[in-house]
Amino acid sequence: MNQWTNVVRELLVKTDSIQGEFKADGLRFAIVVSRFNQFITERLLAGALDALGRAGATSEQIDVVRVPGSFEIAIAAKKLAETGKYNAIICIGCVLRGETAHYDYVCSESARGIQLAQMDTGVPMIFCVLTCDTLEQAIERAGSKGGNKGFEAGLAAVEMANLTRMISASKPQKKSAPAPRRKRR
Ligand code: INI
Repeated sequence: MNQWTNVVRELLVKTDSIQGEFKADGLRFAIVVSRFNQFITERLLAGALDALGRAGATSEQIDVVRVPGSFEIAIAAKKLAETGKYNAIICIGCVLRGETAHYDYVCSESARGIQLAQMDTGVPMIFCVLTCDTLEQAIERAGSKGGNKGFEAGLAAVEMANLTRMISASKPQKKSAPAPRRKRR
């Protein structure tokens, strides 16, 4: 073991990092699900619900909202965040590459819209929009070889909901007195 590894180890022990727990007590979640490529998005939804349930969330703590396609996820997520009811919002969609540039617009605008929505509202939005070249790739990520990205999104939602709640509840630091000015000579 080299010296650097020791330094990292010591820091890891010493540093009290702030992290969100995987407990859903007292939290509320919304899940926005795109109907486009429903075969995939319903599996992602099942994964997200499984993760929330394992973190202790009940059906009363979760609202599921459906939209036509991934392009419409951001507006619905933003409106939901503005109600002030939710601690985190999971955004589920699946965009599959086609023959035209439509795919690129839907991918980039849904990602941009969701990011803008979370930055504007301060409510964490979990990006669970698959962007795949083929249906096979999407199937792999919706509950087969590549796991279920919806499940990962559910865990991320619980963690981020707790983390943002902790940060918001922490007291602001007192401003330190300004440094004394030096006399000019
Ligand atoms: N929406 C998707 O969620 N996935 C796609 O693969 C997709 N493709 O390929 O067209 C898609 N298009 C619809 C889009 O999201 C909007 O619903 C539509 O353009 C109406 O605004």
